[in-house]
Amino acid sequence: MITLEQITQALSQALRESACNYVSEQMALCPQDVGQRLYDDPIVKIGSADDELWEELKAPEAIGHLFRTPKEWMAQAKCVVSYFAPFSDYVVEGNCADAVDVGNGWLYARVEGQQMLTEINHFLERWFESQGVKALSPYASDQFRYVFEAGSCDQIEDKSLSYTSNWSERHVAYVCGMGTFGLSKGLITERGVAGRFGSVIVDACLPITPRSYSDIYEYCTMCGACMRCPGGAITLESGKSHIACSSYVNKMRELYAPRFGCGKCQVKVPCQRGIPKK
Ligand code: B12
Ligand code: SF4
Ligand code: SF4
Repeated sequence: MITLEQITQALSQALRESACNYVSEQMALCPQDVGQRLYDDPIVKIGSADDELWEELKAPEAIGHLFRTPKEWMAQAKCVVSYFAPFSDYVVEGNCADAVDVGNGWLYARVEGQQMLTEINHFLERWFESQGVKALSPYASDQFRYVFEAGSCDQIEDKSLSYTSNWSERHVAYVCGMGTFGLSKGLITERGVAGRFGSVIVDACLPITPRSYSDIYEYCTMCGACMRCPGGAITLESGKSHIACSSYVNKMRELYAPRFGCGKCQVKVPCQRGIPKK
């Protein structure tokens, strides 16, 4: 059986050796940024395709009917491999410097860094295939669908759906034992909230990670530090508003085009780099 360590090692090596994980001269906004690393080594967790939680994610209050379970993506699915790639200190510290201005590193990580994760998902598909295992990354496939405000996606028939997708990486990570949600709605892992997720579905039996929590907000202390949100999107009473966040991030597009980003709820907070102490 392929082990968790083998997957983690292959993924870490791919991230370390990928030229896209370092700021190139072409993308740099200033010379000092050239060569800076975007992601640290990842953590990997594994869930079962038979887990009952997958169906529960279709409930309207969870993700809704757009969500497709692992077996709906791949009939012979046995497991789901989820990974979290934490942002480097360069990315995180750069976004701590100002309450509003977005750090250069965060902008690269949001745009080029997300494109890179699509490549890393394809790398994982190929790596599993070289081990005789069929693998599919829903996010990197042409079947991935997401919608921001209601009606904004032509490919989604139900025009009432908003801020959802057919493969939500945080919910997938939650089922795979990676961590729990926070007040900011970011997923808090043992390496914190500042980073991004990816995943593949495989047709092989792998060692399942036990979930060490039962509540969706278990790791969050509700300290309220993420209410520093410059878009006023987070309150203790109502949680996080996707509409307010989205409209603020859109304003950032005007300032930082062709890039955008914000992420102030993920830095200078107790859950930035680990599970906060209660
Ligand atoms: C749409 C989207 C957005 C939208 C909406 C955000 C959202 N949370 O859905 C907008 C534009 C606002 C956005 C903003 C950002 N995003 Co975004 N976004 C996505 C995207 C494409 C889909 C998200 C999705 O499907 N949401 C589904 C809805 C249903 O999620 P939800 O409302 O938060 O879920 C709640 C309910 O499900 C509820 N719940 C109720 N009952 C139940 C029952 C069960 C069993 C469970 C599990 C949950 C549950 O709990 C959840 C938390 O409250 C994902 C990529 C992907 N494929 O996953 C990235 C993603 C969520 N974004 C990410 C990031 C980093 C950001 C930004 C920081 C980017 C930036 N601007 O710099 C901001 C900050 C967002 C934040 N504070 O959460 C990361 C998250 C990293 C993390 N640590 O959590 C993702 C996963 C991308 C990635 N590849 O890593 N994003
Ligand atoms: S800053 Fe505090 S309230 Fe916000 S998500 Fe992190 S632990 Fe939860
Ligand atoms: S990304 Fe920015 S606007 Fe959105 S919730 Fe976080 S701090 Fe607020």
